[in-house]
Amino acid sequence: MATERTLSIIKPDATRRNITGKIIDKLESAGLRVIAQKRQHWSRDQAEAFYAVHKERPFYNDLVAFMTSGPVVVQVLEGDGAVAKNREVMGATNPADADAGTIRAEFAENIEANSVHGSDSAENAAIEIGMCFSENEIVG
Ligand code: IDP
Ligand code: MG
Repeated sequence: MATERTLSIIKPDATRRNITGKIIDKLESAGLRVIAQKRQHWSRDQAEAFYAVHKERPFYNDLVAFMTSGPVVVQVLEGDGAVAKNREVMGATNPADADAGTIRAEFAENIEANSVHGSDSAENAAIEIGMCFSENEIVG
C-alpha cells in the first residue's frame, strides 16, 4: 500500500483529561508516525472553517462550541494507507458503535466529544493538512 499522510486532531475532551499520550500510543502502535504536531486553542472562525462541510448538519453549532472549548493537538500522521489505518484505529464516530480496542471505544465520552478527528479521504487529508500546517512544519 502507498505511503500516505492524514490529518489527526486530538479533541478538547482528551486534552482536558490529559490523555494525549495514551492516544498517541494507539496511533504509533498501529504503525502511524507523527510527522507534525502542535497544540492550539481554536477560535470560532478556525473551527467553523475546518468543519464547513458540516454547516448544514444539526450538530454543527454544538460541534464548533465543543472544538473551541479547550486546546486541541493537531497532527500529521504518515504511514502505509494512513487515511484508512487512522480511521480504523479511531473507531466509529459514535463510541457505542466503536470496535473494542479503538481510541473511541476506550476514550470517547460521547458521539460529539469523541476524542479524535481523522481525515476521511486522501483528497480531504491534503486539504485539511493545508489548513493546519505549513510545509516547513512537516518533517517526514
Ligand atoms: P467522524 O469524525 O467520525 O468523521 P463526522 O460525521 O465527520 O464523523 O462528524 C464530525 C464530528 O461531528 C464527529 O467526530 C463528532 O464530533 C461530531 N458529530 C457527528 N455526528 C454527531 C451527532 O449526531 N451528534 C453530535 N455530534 C456529532
Ligand atoms: Mg468526518
